[in-house]
Amino acid sequence: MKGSCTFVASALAASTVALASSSTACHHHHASNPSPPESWISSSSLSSSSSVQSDVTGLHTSSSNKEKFTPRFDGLRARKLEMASVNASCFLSRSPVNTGLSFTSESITNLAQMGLRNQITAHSSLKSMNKFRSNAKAIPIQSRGKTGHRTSCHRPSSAIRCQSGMNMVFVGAEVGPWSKTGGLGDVLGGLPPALAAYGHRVMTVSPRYDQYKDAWDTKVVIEIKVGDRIETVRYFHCYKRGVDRVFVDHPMFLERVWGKTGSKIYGPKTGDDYQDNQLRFSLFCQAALEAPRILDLNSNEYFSGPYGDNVVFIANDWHTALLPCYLKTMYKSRGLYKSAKVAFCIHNIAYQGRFVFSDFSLLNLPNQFKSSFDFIDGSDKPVKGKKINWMKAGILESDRVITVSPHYAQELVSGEDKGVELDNIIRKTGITGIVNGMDVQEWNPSADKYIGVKYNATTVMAAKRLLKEALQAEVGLPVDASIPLIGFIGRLEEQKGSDILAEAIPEFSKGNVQIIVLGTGKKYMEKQLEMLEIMYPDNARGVAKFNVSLAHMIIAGADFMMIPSRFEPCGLIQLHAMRYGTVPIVASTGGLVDTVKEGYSGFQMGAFNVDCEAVDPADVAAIATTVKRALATYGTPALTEMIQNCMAQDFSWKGPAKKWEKFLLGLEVAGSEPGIDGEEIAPQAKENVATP
Ligand SMILES: *[C@@H]1O[C@H](CO)[C@@H](O)[C@H](O)[C@H]1NC(C)=O
Ligand SMILES: *[C@@H]1O[C@H](CO)[C@@H](O)[C@H](O)[C@H]1NC(C)=O
Ligand SMILES: CC(=O)N[C@H]1CO[C@H](CO)[C@@H](O)[C@@H]1O
Repeated sequence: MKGSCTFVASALAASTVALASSSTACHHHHASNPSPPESWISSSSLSSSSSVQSDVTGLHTSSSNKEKFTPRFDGLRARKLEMASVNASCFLSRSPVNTGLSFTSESITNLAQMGLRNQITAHSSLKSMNKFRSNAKAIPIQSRGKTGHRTSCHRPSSAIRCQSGMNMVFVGAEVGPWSKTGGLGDVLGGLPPALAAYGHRVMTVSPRYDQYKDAWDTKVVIEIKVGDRIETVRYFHCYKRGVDRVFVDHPMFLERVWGKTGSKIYGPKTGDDYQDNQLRFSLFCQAALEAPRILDLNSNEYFSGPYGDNVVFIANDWHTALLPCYLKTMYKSRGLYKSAKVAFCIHNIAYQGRFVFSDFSLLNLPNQFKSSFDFIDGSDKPVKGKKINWMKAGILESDRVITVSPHYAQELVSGEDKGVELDNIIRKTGITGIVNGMDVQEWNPSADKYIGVKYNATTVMAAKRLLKEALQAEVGLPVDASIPLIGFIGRLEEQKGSDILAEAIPEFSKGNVQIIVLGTGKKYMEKQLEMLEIMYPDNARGVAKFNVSLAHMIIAGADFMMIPSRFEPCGLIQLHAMRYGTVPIVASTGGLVDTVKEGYSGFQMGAFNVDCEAVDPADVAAIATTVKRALATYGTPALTEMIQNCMAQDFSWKGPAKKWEKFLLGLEVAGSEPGIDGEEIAPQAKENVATP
């Protein structure tokens, strides 16, 4: 029988996963908590920032004035809004007012009267205002008219640019580097700062899984109905690289996970999901919807007050599928968020959130939503027959659907296999694909702290020989720069094709080539990996460890990077590799098709069989023949040219952010404007570096 993958996950875990009908593919292996993370090699190598500490101290000091100001909160808010609305005219006309001050003199006066002036200069200005909002209820906040104003605007050389744009709110279960298991965390980490650089006001909302050092307690507390309970939720916040990072605090997140990038975000261990994930994410979606209205955020000197009603939400993956639903039932029906829109982003269609149909009652949604959740497949997990499918509802109830590469978008509508039984739904709604960017700061060959020789496109040929020798010595392979070296970095599992690679290695490892495989994952594959070294002592090494520094050394020291994925929504390793002049050899799927050009910046192996029950001999042969093809270029000008082509590309978030902006503008939320030609300024400045 084709494609009915073995379920390594427990039945419970499988319940949130796209489960197999008899015709679907290996997507179904995955529980909703892939581990170890796909992009764990992106370390969050972050130095702790003392300025953050002193910031916090300052705020605590100011809180001693709390009593004094509490009764005046409303007056303060009113004044502030007045100030903002006066100056909105400047924003709308796009004519910068050059006061020479960060704040207009009037606003300075007002705030100075409040004793908050020091906070203004400390760049944390009105954060403390949130302290006055304790015990606000989720619902009674009335529309305050036009909120979320942009204040008058000029451009000091060290700040994010301003006075244009949209209010964007990204909502996701992961946000790098605070929490990350894969591409989802990378996107919420990297894309928002790039959009802020174009002048947009950008917030991310994600759960608070740990006591993040840099996120400050806003003291804003709301109550949310989850299932049949009332839960209290608190918001934490920090402001980094122009982005409001909001963290939703509740024991269902913090007390379960206690970690930054841990594998426990979705369940106690790999393959196991928390039984109450539906309640966890119901709570999360509601908290996220309230954040733009309730949080009085003033960390950016160009924007004041809550984001207000005119926002575009970007919901990410199945965990946020309830957001568009609650937006309709709790807000739009009451005349709130009238113009707000939701874009739903699919990072991996393999995780859909399928549950027992009767669980619909947990979601507190009216019956007319049932049809959006209604789902029938051939699987008997978690039960036979009718189910609810969160992702299906997210797709149908949102205003627009997007995914992480154009080719993946095509695959999603190509049929049941690659669309994992939602292809028909996505064909109805349509879908846009935009390739992800990468973190060009962490992955920069001319400044990489993990490699002994820094290099750029001019010096790459000489540097790579040295780095290869260092790598060979490190893993115990014969040291010889003239031997071509192939790397593989990734989770050891079917999606990544590590099983196919393991079968292909004997086909070419007798020759003049070395291969180093780095990754952790399924136990039998780790064993397989460790056997390599015994079978091919002069040619192969397998390292079944989580090791950031070795990952950097491989990316830099290898000549080729092998990426034999069965499917790959976007993929990141190929981007890292190309930036380091390491030529990728890729399966032709998802973002690998969009980012690697055959014969120009890499080698395409053709699409692999997505059935992960077995290794298709044709795919093993494809790896072997493509490797031979790649090795034939080794030492020739053709390869040198490809290396140059690879390194000449710009993989930063700047380009993708421009496309995202265009996409989001298409939603036509009131007040939306294109950004400006922004440049993200000083992303490595101490106050900008995330220090979770
Ligand atoms: C590479 O670095 C060298 C010196 O480190 C510099 O002279 C050269 O201009 C750089 N090349 C590129 C393409 O940036
Ligand atoms: C990671 O790899 C580097 C280079 O091989 C090595 O020096 C280091 O000890 C490794 N760290 C761990 C935790 O294995
Ligand atoms: C407080 C303040 O500076 N208000 C200014 C806002 O912008 C308008 C129009 O540009 C000015 O006239 C106000 O003085």
